Amino acid sequence: MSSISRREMLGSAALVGGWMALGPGLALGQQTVPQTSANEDGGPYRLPPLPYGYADLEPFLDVQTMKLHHDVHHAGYVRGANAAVAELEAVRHGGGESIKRVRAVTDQLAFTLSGHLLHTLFFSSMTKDGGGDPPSDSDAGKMIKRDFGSFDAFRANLAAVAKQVQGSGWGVLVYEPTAQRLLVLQAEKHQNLGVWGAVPLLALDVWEHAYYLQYQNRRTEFIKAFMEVINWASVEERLQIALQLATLNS
Ligand code: MN3
Repeated sequence: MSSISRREMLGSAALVGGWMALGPGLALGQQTVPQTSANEDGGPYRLPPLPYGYADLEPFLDVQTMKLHHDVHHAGYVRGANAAVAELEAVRHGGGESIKRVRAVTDQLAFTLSGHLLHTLFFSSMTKDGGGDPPSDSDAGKMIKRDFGSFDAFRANLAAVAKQVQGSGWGVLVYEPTAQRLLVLQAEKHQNLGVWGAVPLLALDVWEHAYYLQYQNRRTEFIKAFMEVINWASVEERLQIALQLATLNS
């Protein structure tokens, strides 16, 4: 099913609403880009290699955009999360007034760690020769039809959410286990991503760094290009894990 066990998945999902279950351990496909040194600081988080080559998403996403996005922006979130974890440790053990900084440092951890996990999801949400519709006999295909009406209606929902994000943010397809349905959420401030317990299945990054080099201010064109590289196999794998989560209804 996946490279992580169900026990690990349920344990970590209980802690962080499913985010960790879908983290770096689930990197899919052939890892053609070498591991970078973003975790030289010894922290718990590492930059997962791209699960494909820098040029594999051409012409929809060009090499320069992919390199900047993965090697600079995603790596920055990883370094930031490791720094925040180290800082939290220092704050906890600092004595005296030190603990007063815990709010600011926890904020920093939420921002950088959510950024790291969403970028991991974003890069594995795409693949060479992706896009189109999910197989109609897959659970992702069946549930998208049931919950959105059609594949076109799903794409229209995701595109509208991503286009309407004010400034930086994300469009995210999630499995919401209480009603056992799929939803598309908008995450403008990703450190505040709501709907606790929702399990992210696919992420569309609409921060300007995701597309500006290639598409400038034409976010709509970038969103259209993203639809051509969606990795439906990855969505299906994440959905299969999500479907096994215990729910409040059961
Ligand atoms: Mn980004």
